[in-house]
Amino acid sequence: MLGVAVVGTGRMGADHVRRIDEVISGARVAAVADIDADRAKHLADGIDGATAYTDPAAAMDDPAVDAVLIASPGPAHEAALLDAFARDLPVLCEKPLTPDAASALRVLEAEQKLGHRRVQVGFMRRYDAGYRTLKALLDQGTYGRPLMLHNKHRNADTPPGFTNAMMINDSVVHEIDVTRWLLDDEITAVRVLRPAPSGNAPDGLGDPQLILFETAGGQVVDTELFVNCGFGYQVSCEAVCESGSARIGDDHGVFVNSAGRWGGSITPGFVERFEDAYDRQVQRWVDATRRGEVEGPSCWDGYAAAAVCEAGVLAQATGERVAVELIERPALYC
Ligand code: ISE
Repeated sequence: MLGVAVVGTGRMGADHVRRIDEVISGARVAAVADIDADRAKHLADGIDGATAYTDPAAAMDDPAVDAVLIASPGPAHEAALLDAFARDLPVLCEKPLTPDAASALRVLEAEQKLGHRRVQVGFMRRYDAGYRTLKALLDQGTYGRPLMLHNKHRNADTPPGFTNAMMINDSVVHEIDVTRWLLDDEITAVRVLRPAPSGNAPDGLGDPQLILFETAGGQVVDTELFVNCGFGYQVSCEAVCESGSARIGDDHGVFVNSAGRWGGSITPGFVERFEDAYDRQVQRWVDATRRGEVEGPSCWDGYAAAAVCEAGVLAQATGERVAVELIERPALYC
């Protein structure tokens, strides 16, 4: 049984604690850490054998801990990752790896000093059944070479304080990762188009936005991001290839025929929409860790996403096409 320390017990952290406790096999919650001592204690009290801490490093030193799940806010990730590296513990780190490319690069360098991969980054869409089917189709080349992706990413609403930069760093970061993964290529430039904002957008938020990526292989990817659409959470992706196109994400939920009408349902939020993906992501991490292996999105993927986000935030602010600067991919991640 893998003893996991969950660092950060906000919305995602608490959900992962429940998941490890109730859904996943082969792991148990051995420790929880949160700067809010009461929140950590409350969670730990509900789980047999779990100890509450306020200091992530102290949780990692608990003898019952074999691995770490980091779900604290992004700015706290670098310190927690370096603490885990100092103890050579396997890590599942919620996205973003870190909030900017410079700190992601420091993490990348620290992991290389260990000489082996230790981190799986929580880009959970890679574990969604629809995205996995699409990835398999593209890898098999069933419809020829992919030329374009059309993404749709809609949230019902945003939490207070959600900013334009967060539209890129928190939301579009997922399309950045799936683009790189599905097309197996790097994003080289970003543009952001900003239509007149919806009357329902909070003050100062340019919502919706259209984000365009170019890849090294010459593909173009568009993402409609509309984070206050008001009617639910929708994520879809269509790959347009040389001799066909394939789309996933439209039919999530129940499809009903009744009273002379037909239609499906829309999930309220990302936790419901991607519940299976989160479960599969954590189970795969536990299984790989118990085999002594590391798989899934790497620190390189976290760093590349951070670099594209930086270019995206600049493109959003300036209206310009911004090129993405990446270091050469280190051997550990090839
Ligand atoms: C949120 O942080 C997420 O990670 C969701 O997956 C994303 O859809 C949402 O837009 C973000 O705010």
